[in-house]
Amino acid sequence: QPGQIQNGVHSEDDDDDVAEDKPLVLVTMGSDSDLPVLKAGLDILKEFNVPYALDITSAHRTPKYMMRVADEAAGKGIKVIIAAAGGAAHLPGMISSETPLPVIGVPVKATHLDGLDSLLSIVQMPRGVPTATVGINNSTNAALLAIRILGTIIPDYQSAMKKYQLDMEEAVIEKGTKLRT
Ligand code: RP5
Repeated sequence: QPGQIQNGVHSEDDDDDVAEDKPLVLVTMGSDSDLPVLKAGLDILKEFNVPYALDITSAHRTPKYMMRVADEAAGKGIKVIIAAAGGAAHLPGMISSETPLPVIGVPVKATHLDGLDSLLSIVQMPRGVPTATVGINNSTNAALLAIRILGTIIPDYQSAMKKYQLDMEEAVIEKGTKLRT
């Protein structure tokens, strides 16, 4: 179902590409301890009715599973991957190395280095393996960017994004108006 949490992307019916209810976004993380940081982004995906799949794919604890998920995602109809990890955050980059899909990395603040370690681990990818990177713990922007990417092929998501932007603009203008009066 759109916006419903699912376990993994490994389903039986891999045929039709953008079939309704089929996950378009894979949200994966290095550990279930990253899940609270992803909540805001998952709420955005639900708000926009984006069907997504959730998984845990640790670059260090489950490297073979991580690579399999990355390898199979495109064939399962996934269009964008959001990958969150903290500390030595190799997950987004490794996923990116194994899929032709756009990958958005979310650096998670998980250690005494306050997320700077995660950010630098994700953002400094070598030429040839692009991996988008949002701010530390900013799963909201990861979800919004994923929806913008979907919007390039699915007009409804682009219209919804335009409305989101207009609503945001209106809300800020209204706050300013209240301050001025
Ligand atoms: C990373 O290590 C995970 O993405 C998480 O942010 C961090 C800590 O993992 P746990 O020890 O809490 O499972 O791989």
